[in-house]
Amino acid sequence: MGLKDNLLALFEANKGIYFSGEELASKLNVSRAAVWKAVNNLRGMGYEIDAVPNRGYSLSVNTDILSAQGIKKYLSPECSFLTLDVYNQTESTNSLLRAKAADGAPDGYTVLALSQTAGRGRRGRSFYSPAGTGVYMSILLRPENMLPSQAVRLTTMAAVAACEAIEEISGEKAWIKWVNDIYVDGKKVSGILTEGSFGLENGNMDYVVLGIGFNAELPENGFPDEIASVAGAVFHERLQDGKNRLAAGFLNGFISYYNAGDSADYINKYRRRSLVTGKKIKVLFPEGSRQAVALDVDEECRLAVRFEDGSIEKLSSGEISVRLY
Ligand code: BT5
Repeated sequence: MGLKDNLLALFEANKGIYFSGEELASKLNVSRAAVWKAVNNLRGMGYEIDAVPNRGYSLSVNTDILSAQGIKKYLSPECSFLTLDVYNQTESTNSLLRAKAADGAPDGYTVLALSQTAGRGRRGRSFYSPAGTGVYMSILLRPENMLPSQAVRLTTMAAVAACEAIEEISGEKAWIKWVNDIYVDGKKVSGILTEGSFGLENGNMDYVVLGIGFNAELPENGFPDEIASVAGAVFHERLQDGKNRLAAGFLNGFISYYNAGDSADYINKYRRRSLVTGKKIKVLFPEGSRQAVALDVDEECRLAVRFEDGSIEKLSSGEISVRLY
């Protein structure tokens, strides 16, 4: 880590507290001029750093920019194996991480971005990812002995972890629209995209990239017209450290479910938050749509539905989407 990173770690761990230039120089073992340069670098990145004569420098409590240092303050020890890499901008954190996975990046390597220019949803759909208001993150996992059909469990765990993090930090109730969308107050605030690659020899997952995007706050200019009626934000007002806490809260929950594996009770938690259960839905198959009533989500995260002709089917997430009426 360079001086700027070390200074940010110190500031993030002591937000609102003043340090004199001399103190910072001695703590970081550099000259005062170097401290001053690093302070200016951070300012250039958008960090609000107050400078007061005789008191020194302090990172304003109003600053909430995603960073490894900002997230780590809130991470549980269980997450210590994660390596966090925060980019200012990427096309897609999932795409970037898949390329890194193919190059041998390790289990737990996590990429975040302040914005994405080509954020992706499922089946070629896009995920709007403007700067400054969202959390866009992908985690690389190399599970032992996971079949491709079991990878949907990771989406399920992630959905529950996302809801729990949202509820803990914002106090708002969060719901899951099968299979990968998170809703607050009737609006989609988060989506999950799980991708991966499996080995041809044993058919097990070689790696999985678990991607999640949150609209933490409303974008400055609102959402684009195409999604304005669907999309919403997790927070109604800016919370102190809101984005860093959301990222950490999600990681804490997700990694704890992931480590607990089969014994975790995330399926029941998923069911309790299911937005579609008991509702009339439209099931979108590649060949067309059918009306149905959603009945329940089973242990394998399939959605049981009853079609209008009375037939009951269990749907796997693969090629199907559902719409609420
Ligand atoms: C998703 O797909 O919702 C999965 C989104 C995953 C995004 C994360 S961000 C980090 C990582 N890197 C990536 O490139 N992706 C992942 P799906 O269920 O297919 O929903 C896509 C649909 O949601 C779009 O067609 C829009 O209707 C709507 N949508 C797009 N952007 C949105 C946003 N910011 N908020 C709410 N809805 C949005």
